[in-house]
Amino acid sequence: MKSAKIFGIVLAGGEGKRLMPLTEDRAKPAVPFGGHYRLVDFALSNLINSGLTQIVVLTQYKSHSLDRHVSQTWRLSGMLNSYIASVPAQQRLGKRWFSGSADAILQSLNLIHDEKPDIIVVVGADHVYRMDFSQMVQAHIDSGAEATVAAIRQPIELANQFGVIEVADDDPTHITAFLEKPNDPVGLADAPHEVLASMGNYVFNADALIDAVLRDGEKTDSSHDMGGDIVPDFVERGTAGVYDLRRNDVPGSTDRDRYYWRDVGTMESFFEAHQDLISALPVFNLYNEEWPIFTQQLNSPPAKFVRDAHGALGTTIDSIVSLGSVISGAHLERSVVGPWAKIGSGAKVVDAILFERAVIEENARVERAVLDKDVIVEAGATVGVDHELDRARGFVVTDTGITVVGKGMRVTA
Ligand code: ADQ
Repeated sequence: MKSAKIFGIVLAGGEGKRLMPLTEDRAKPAVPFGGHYRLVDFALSNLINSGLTQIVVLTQYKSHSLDRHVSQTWRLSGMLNSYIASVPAQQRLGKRWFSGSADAILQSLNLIHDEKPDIIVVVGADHVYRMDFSQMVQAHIDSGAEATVAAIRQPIELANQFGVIEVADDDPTHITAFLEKPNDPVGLADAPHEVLASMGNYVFNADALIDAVLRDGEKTDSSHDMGGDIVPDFVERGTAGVYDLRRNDVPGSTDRDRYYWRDVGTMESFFEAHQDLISALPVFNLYNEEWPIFTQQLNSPPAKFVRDAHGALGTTIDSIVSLGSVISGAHLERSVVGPWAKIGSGAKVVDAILFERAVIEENARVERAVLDKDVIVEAGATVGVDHELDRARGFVVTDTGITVVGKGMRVTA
């Protein structure tokens, strides 16, 4: 039997308002994560490691930096018509942008028609996780469903952030109801404080997906959203299945990170997901060589840790530091440092996430903060120490006290 031809679609047009100011200038999937990665690298690595070789990344909002990252980093050889193509909204159906994720697919049907796949894998671009989609595709084919939704159990209080799935009593793989971001969710029979949440990843029979987005495109009362409109349409037709992440066995996973999945949609979850990377026994293991997370390999020198000019020692612990960075005589703890950072003598950086080219000068202090690219903290200045001062200087301070400094800002003492 000929094996199924699979096409991958990465939905990467989301605005990511809750990650402002990090999304002021870039699409959410292009937000740096874990030092030298971008969020989209996790979805793309999963697809590539799962054996997909024809993938399009649908972009829209402030797509320049995302587009540059995808086209510079994610180059397949071109052999056997393999590619990862970043495709901006092209206004093929009139002079309008995508009005939702389903509309993004409707406006990109030409890409599907070009390849004539049997199966289409549709994934979001802003989650940190590992997943073998080849196992999900096989389960989809075996089940006979037209649409299969990947799902993971989540605490019931988070239900209003997710599509919540209800399954048949006698068949836990058959979806009987799908409620997008419900306010009054019902807990699971075997775990009343949990719901089964959609991960925003789907497998479709190609012809069924094409029909569904065409039908949806004709509706005037639709929000043209994959979770809000397309999945419920399949559920109504009785042809939607669910694939629990617990059925997925990614090579090289540890007991701690086998079912790890983080929606990093808010500053808090973005911050916590970084903390998950850096403990001695990390909750999410970046060092799994059997399922690598790929990204752009910078042509940069190694990170360097040295005494300061007067011979004073520094300390770095529970942190990851990217290429090109120089840490001299500073104290760095529970932090994630992007490429080409400079942290100077006597500086103290604790619980911080520093993007590319951060400069922390002598005796400056940065605590519980996220610093976007090219931020300079001048000698003796602080970030995250006095929240009133942070707010007065125009920085975002979240409810849980994370200070976020926008791109290119100079923090004075
Ligand atoms: P949300 O993440 O809230 O919920 P959405 O904002 O549509 O849904 O984002 C889903 C993906 O589509 C993201 O990767 C985003 O970048 C992308 N996207 C959004 N609008 C787009 C557009 N116009 N063009 C192209 N891409 C676009 C979804 C599901 C829920 C599920 C959660 C899991 O709707 O059911 O539980 O994801 O996080």
